[in-house]
Amino acid sequence: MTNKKEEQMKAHQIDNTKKAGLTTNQGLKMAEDEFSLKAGLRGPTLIEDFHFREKMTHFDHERIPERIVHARGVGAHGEFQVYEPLAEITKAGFLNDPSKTTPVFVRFSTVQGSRGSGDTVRDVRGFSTKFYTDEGNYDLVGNNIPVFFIQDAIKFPDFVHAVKPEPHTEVPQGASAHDTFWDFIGQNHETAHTVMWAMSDRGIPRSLRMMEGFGVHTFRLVNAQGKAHFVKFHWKPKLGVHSQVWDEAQKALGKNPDFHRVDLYEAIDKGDFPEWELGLQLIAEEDEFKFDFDILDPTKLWPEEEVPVRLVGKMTLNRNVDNFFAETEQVAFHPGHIVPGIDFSNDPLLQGRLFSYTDTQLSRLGGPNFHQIPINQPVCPYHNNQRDGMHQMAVHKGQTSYHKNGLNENQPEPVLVEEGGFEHYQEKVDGHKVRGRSESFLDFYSQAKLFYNSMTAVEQQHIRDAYSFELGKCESDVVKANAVDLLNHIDHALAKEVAENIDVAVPTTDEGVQSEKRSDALSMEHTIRKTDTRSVALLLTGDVDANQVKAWVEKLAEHNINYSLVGKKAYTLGEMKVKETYDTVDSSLFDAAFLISASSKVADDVLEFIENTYKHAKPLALHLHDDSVLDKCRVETDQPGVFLFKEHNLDHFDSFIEGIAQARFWDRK
Ligand code: HDE
Repeated sequence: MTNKKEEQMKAHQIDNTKKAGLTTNQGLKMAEDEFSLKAGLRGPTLIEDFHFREKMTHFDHERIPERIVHARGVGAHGEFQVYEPLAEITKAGFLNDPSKTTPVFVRFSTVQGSRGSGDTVRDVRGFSTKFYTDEGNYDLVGNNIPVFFIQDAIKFPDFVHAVKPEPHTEVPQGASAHDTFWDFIGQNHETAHTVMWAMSDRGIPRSLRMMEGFGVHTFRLVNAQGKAHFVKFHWKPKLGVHSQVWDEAQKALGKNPDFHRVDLYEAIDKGDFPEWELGLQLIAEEDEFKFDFDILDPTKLWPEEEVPVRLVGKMTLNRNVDNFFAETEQVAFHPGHIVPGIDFSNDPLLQGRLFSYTDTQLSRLGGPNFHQIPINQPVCPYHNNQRDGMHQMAVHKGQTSYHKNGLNENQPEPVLVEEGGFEHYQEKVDGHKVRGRSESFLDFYSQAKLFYNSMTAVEQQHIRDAYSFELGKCESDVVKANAVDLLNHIDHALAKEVAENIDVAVPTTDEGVQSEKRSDALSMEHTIRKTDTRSVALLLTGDVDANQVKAWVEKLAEHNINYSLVGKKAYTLGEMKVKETYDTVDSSLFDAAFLISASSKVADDVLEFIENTYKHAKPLALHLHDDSVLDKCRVETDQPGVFLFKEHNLDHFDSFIEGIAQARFWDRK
């Protein structure tokens, strides 16, 4: 069944897969498209060749500016449904009717790299959702990390200049491991908490389908009686929250720079629709000052143990785009696109965003009519007195284009609040004009420490490794020392280990936060674990038994596990196609590996494959003709998550399947 947005988009489709004659943009059928018009077969091209000029001019202008941040992205369509009416907290229509499915478009992104950069970099991920509601478009433009680097929007250009490739070399691409980024961090201690998240496993997600999303800022929900709650928005993935390990992420970057993009496309294409539940954390207005942090500070999260997340609805992504440029590239998000029942807070970062997003679309999409681009159009009618401008697509009828008018009964007329007209929440504000930071925003370290405390030992080790890697890539000793000083304000032992790894003087005094406070919700260790859509490489060597392999893959399919048969060369095995080879794929692209060896000799690239699977703590199954084949690689078969199958016994196979759900075996040597 198609939804309103799909119907609307269809009206704009041009289907070149259907038989059609080639024409110019003026509709002229062309008899020739391979040769330009020349004065003689070996002569110069003629300016008269309108077809050549039109084709070339259009091509010359095909590119638009990429997004200044979040340039690399991938999008998909879907639907959202609320579980039950939320009338007591918001009057937003799409959050009040459980029978209604609201079309959505989601774009995921990395922040630092350009449009052609790789997917599996260490970075924050963007998670933007456009809800095409009956009351207008609502955009929840969030990230996969619940806090942000800075507190005031005026610092954003500086922060972005620091993290982006350095201006004199345009290096590095898709990475924060360089001097200007860490210089900015060392000079701006408000970044401490968010950098800790970025250095954790959250910065290297396994899949876009397996990350949380956060609205980051505090917003307001307002009910029909005008009563407001402060709210933080969450997206909770039904597949759980999972990450890569850093070495694996770096390898995947080389082996398949489109790893996340392809993963999302293929899952949707196959019918494995990714789902997230929408969560709300609510604080009554009268409780605004009851916390040991300022709820307007975007570098702070609301610990879930203190403010529980209420799951209120579900989003399903169920349709890939038809055209990347038309949809994913041209979609224009804006945190200021809201609907009645949702409103802003005075978070100074949010306030600045409310200016920036429309502004950026003007240069990116070439003028003020970007809302008319099909992916951006609301599914409800829209009328106002805005006219003309570049790329105006609408034909506005009538004599008047101003308000108030007497000639056209004052149409289009403002709508009463009771009939759905938007009214800003009437918050009382009173203050002197000042440039400055609220004192309540000055605690930069407590939640960074809370996050670090909440990690398991392995997660903490990954964080220390990530800081050591990133700072190890910096050239300047001053930059490194300042960054270590920042860490020392969070946790002395963390600062000490990083300092030793990067050859910087260990801070002599412990300036860290002396708190053992934890929040279990912050660790990924407690997440949902499933076999669904996990991927296994079946590594075939020698003359393997087709029937045995078939029985195994059927078992994998029963658990909705994806598999690839990998051989030395592509070939046909019984009824199955062995499509991948040790050249075309790599261990970093799979969640698990199963070596099925019918030979006493196993090639080096196969051994490297299983060694990396083992090293990255992933489940590894072995069905070996000869155990000595493992002598040449560092795989110990008595370790957790290594499954040895002597017989072709399908019952044993269940333990491997459980291992695939578990995903990682951190206690492996
Ligand atoms: Fe953005 N951000 N941002 N940002 N942001 C953009 O808008 C900006 C911030 C986020 O998939 C730009 O259309 C400022 C926080 C996402 O198309 C730009 C500030 C969060 C995306 C912009 C922030 C985000 C953007 C670039 C500090 C998480 C990708 C192109 C005040 C809540 C949207 C564009 C997409 C994109 C400005 C901070 C998320 C320049 C000024 C905090 C997911 O307008």
